[in-house]
Amino acid sequence: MLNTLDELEKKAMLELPGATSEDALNELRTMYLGRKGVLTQMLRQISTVTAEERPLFGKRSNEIKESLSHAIYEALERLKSSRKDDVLLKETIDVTLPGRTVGRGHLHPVTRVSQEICRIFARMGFNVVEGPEVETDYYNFEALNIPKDHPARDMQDTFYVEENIVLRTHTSPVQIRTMEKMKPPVRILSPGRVYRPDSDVSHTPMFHQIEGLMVDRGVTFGDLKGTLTYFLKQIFGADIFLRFRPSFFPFTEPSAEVDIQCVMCGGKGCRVCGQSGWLEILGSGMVDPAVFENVGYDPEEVTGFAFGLGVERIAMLKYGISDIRLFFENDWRFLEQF
Ligand code: 2NM
Repeated sequence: MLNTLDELEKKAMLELPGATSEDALNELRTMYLGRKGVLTQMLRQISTVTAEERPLFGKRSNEIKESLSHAIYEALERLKSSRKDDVLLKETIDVTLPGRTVGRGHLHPVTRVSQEICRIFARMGFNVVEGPEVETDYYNFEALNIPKDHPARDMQDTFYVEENIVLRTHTSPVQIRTMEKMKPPVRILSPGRVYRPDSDVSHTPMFHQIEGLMVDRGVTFGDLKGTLTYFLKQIFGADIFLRFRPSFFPFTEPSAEVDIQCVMCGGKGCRVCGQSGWLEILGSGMVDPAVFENVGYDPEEVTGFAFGLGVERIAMLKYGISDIRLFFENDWRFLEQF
């Protein structure tokens, strides 16, 4: 009987290295140590062992049970740790590989030009003010001396929300609101979205405008010319040629439009400037006394100049863009060029 035990141990120890998977090891354990296993079966036969052999038989049985279960446990542990090594090896990261770069992004060209314009006027002491995009008829037209029958009030040229409520067609209402609130001297700049029902290569139903206003005792047309000349030379370069051309706006008298010599052809005449050699850049003028009266300023005491420009138009001329709609398509291939 004791010999049988020794053989059993030898056999089990020989089979152990062949069990290379967790399943095989568990099977081995069941086969030898399980409730119906070989070793258990043998122990059941202890009654057939002679009385003097019995203690030794019991002792050996326990020893074999112990050493076999220990060996199987060790083999299982080795298996687990080598599997962990495999996983670690497979998931190795080569930290020397170049990373995937994340695109950096930037402000929209219209935002950039708008900020550039605001910075130039900020250096001359102008403060930025903002206001509502949905306006009353009074602030958008009436206070600006735009009469009831003026074509700008037409349904075709203005988005009407209700009978007396419009989407602002310019940012001048902001200046009216500011003048109502503060006394001269006033030096303000009002950038923002404005709305007009137009759509072609040079018009979008929403675009960005910047208007400026300076009011004080003794402000002259010379101040207007000096301020706008400085501004345009900052934006388009000191060597640019410009001209002040008489014009008309209901809210200014006298009024002037400012042209720069065509940036495309240098004044020779081309498609961009319609063969004239000049490009319309902004509208301006001395604030009409009627406007001052509407906001409670005394036109005998103060004078002022105002101007307005389209940001997209400036950006188009600065960058040589021929279709304004490109600004609003959000096509990365266009935007990434700025
Ligand atoms: C322009 C041209 C000329 C203008 C006038 C005013 C206000 F409120 F003071 F009367 N704000 N902006 C003005 C003057 C705007 O845009 C082409």
